[in-house]
Amino acid sequence: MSIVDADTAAHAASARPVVAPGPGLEALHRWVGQVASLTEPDQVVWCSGSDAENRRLLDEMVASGSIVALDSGLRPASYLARSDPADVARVEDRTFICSATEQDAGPTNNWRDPSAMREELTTRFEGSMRGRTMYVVPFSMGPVGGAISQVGVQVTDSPYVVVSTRIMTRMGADALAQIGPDSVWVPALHTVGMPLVTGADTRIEDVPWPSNATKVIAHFPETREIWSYGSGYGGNALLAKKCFALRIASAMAREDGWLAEHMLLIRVTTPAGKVLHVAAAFPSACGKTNFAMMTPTLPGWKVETIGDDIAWLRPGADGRLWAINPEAGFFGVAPGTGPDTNPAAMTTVRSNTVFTNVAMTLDGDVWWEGASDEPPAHLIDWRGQPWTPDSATPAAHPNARFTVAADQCPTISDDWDSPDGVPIDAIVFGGRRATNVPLVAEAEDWEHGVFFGSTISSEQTAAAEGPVGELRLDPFAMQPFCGYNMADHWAHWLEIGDRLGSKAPRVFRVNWFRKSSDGRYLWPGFGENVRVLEWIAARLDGDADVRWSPVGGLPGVGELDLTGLDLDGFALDQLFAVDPAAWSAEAEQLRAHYDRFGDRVPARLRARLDQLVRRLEDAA
Ligand code: GTP
Ligand code: SPV
Ligand code: MN
Repeated sequence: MSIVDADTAAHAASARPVVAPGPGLEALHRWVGQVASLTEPDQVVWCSGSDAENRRLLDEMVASGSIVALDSGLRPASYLARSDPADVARVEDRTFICSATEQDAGPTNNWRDPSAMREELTTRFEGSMRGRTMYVVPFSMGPVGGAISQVGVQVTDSPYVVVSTRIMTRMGADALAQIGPDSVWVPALHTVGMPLVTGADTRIEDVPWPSNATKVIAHFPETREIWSYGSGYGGNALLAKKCFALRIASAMAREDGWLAEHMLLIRVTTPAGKVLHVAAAFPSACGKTNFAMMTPTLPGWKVETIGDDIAWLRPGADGRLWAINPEAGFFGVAPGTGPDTNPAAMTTVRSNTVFTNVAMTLDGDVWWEGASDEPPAHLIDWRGQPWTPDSATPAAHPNARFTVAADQCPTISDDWDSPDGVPIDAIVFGGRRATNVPLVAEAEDWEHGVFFGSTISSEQTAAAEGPVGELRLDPFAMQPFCGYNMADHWAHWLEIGDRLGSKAPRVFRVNWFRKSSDGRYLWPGFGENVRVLEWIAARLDGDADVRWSPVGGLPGVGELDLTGLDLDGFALDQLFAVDPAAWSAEAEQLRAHYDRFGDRVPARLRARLDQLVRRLEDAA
């Protein structure tokens, strides 16, 4: 790590410094100087990504009380961070797409005029790092030097963000070395927004989790810049993840003919030794990590993990769709993760893990709801308060997460980080739906699959601030993450499909979350989801029948292997029931959903909606 006194980097402080990045290494150094002049940190540290640097940052955070070192026997080299209770999830109402026109952001994004937002942010960032260290964090999304990898540089005043980014990306000197004289790199500015020196030069005491009541997470898709103010948590602060690899990358991808999607990636090997690759888009906290690390219950099946949250996909030289996981780690939901539901994740987080907002045991280990059947008798909850099973509040925050390197996962595929990625055979869309949506349905073709994707809805989870459980549309599981007009995203998908032609992956829709009238999940889920994969694999091989319903192709009678499951005929009927009346009401909501986007909705998708309505009328 190299340390520069901020004063030597600072320009004359008379006028407010303009922050203006540009391509190349020289522009990077100029930009870092400009940011330092604006934010006025005590010092500027360029991060190398070395072990020694990482240890030093962790030791400093332990010493200052901002993280807790867990017991070195029970949870080696692992730490617990407790966030401010007002900074626990993404803040969608404070997330902005600052494109030149409001239409380019579309009705599902908050839009701000780019120059007005730049002005506002420059004011907010002024002096925002006083009394703190400013870290310069170069990172690569995708393997360093890979043909479809991208480099970014995050400036941050949060050491927690530095150690997290080191896990989640290829961070440090190697990534920096990718920036040549003309290289394009994405600037990502981040401050927790809590300077330690106030206007009158008085120093205030730091807190364990600094943040600001006001938060602004802003993206400039045309100039490919990110500015994030006021939060230290997750997708608000680890800017490489949602801000870069989804919002900015989706805008890049649209221009350059590829896709940046909220998808897990797996390799499936059948008992016959056939290999297929599946990409699946489920909304936040709807089962991507679980599906990506699945332990199949059917004998002879193998599922290997390639990615759990983000995929970059592009047509390859062979005309097929190829995908990489641009990340290097997992930022996974802890609650609901246990030895029965996700044993691979439990193994992954045994060591070298940063936990955030989970509970701590009295002997210095971690716990969360679902980690074991019986909660420990005494815990320290995520707020740092004593907790017992009688407590009225959960021990871990529902959006508590673990941050851990991908290569610690026992199910990680050997070549998960291959720069070329893997060829995709099937795309799966899903959501959390208590009603209406069957366990699995197949699309007729790519266009029908894009219709599936554009109409995904899900009950909201704790991954974002907002009313948990409320049904909302989340097309492509990208509603919070698309850096441009969502309807243009659908058109872009149709164009990609036209290019892929007969080599396009087959498309499916799944729902693990359908409930019985008494509120219980109808489907056992988790490792049993391999039964759905088995049917998908059989469909790709032409070995399974389908019965066409108004909402897609359902497994033919007896085509889904249910042996050994405690599932009666009534539950099975409920899992696949398509009620024309309920679906007609749903189709009306879909029309209103499309109408929000006006004439930007591709005519081919409108025709698919009309077709759905006709089919429902015929079935009624
Ligand atoms: P993000 O990281 O927020 O994008 O989410 P994710 O899609 O990776 O979510 P994750 O896999 O961590 O899912 C979290 C929640 O879904 C947990 O509460 C799990 O218990 C639950 N879950 C996952 N798979 C299943 C399933 O097959 N059935 C049921 N009923 N719940 C599931
Ligand atoms: C999500 O919300 O989809 C996440 C977590 O993967 S965060 O990185 O905080 O956005
Ligand atoms: Mn996600």
